[in-house]
Amino acid sequence: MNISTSQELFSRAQQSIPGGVNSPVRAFKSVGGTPLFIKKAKGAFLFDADNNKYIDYIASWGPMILGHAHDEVVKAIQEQALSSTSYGAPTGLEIEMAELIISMVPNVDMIRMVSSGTEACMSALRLARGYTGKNKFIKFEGCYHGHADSFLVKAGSGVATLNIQTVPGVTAGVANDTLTCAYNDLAAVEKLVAENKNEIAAIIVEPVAGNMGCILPQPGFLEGLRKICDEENIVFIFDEVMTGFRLAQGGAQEKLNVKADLVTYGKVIGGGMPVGAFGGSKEIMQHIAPLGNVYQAGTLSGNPIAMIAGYTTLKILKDNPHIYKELEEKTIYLRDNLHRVFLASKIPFVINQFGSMISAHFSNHAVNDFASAASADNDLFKKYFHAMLSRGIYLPPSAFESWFLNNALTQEDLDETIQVTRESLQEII
Ligand code: KE4
Repeated sequence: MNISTSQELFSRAQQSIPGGVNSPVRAFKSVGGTPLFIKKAKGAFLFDADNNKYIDYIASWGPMILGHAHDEVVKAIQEQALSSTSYGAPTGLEIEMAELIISMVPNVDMIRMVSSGTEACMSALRLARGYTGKNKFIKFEGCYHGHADSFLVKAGSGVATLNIQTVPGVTAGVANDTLTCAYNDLAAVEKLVAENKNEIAAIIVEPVAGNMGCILPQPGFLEGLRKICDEENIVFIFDEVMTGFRLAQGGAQEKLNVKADLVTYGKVIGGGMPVGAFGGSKEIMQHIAPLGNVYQAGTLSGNPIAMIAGYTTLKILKDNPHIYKELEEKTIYLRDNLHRVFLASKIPFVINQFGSMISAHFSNHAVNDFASAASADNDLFKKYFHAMLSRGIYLPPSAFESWFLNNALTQEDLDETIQVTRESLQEII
């Protein structure tokens, strides 16, 4: 494939933007090569600056669940933009959005809009600390909750991809309140709680992890965390920035039948526009300013363009629940056929899948936490990534990321992906 324009743009971008990108995971650092500069996208397809066409399995890292440039979403944005792009004052749109979300997620009584998943998680943690009067919290190695200082301890996604052990600028004072243990290790959580009695404000978890590849909670893990939080007056936070409105209308809470005290959202909730949110019971949410004293704010929170994009996306998902079934069936079809192709190649592999999240790991053991994801043959993943990309299949450029399906993918696209995987494995072995 000719990617000369992307190469030129990348060289130019590096003069004015750190690393040439506005988010590290886009830089292809862990897989090598030149990041493709995308010019446009429609449905399941991305088109790069050299007009090469790709089947998209990133979906903007989750948001584009309906496919790119969905007609209704685009129309709604175009119309709203004619009424200006921001007011800095409340709008009826924000009420519509809040009421729609509350109708889709039963245990969320109140919700606050922000502009990113990072803001949502940062605010939820501050709220948990303000509500309980305690400072420490537990996160899991390999989980990523955005780039707020407290979360950049043993984080997944780009932090793992770049293998950054200690992020400069995160002070010991902040990191000391961040307790970590392995995902799926309930005994380790019980030990941490016992060692920090009455000091832990929150446990935050990706209910289905997507930032070390797709990793599923083992049976009893989330239920065990719920029990610990109930017994120890700890706020249980589900980080559903990835899973929210992707796995089901009610997200992982609905699919896994475990209820959190606070839930954070991002990605799908904005339909590709910058939106995050955090919500929960009125008992907790009433502590958020201006109702309470836990301060949290944002100039563009609830921005009308972002709201109409998110509202239109969520409304389509709510009114067409079959979309979730279709997405899961497509992902299972992809999983089963990739399994067949990988098996035939005789390369050790593991495929993890939940709903429309999936990841492939070149490993001869189960991948159920960060250590097992990190010990897979990620050099082979790099080769697989580029072999697929050169044949028009755009996977996330890191072994520490989930793939995301969008509902514009057709059977033909899935079969193409499976055939290209067969050819790619023949090339890299
Ligand atoms: P943002 O601040 O990037 O909107 O959301 C942070 C975040 C919080 N929680 C979870 C579970 C997340 O997955 C994310 C962001 N995910 C990464 C991809 N793994 C975003 C891509 C990027 O960093 O560019």
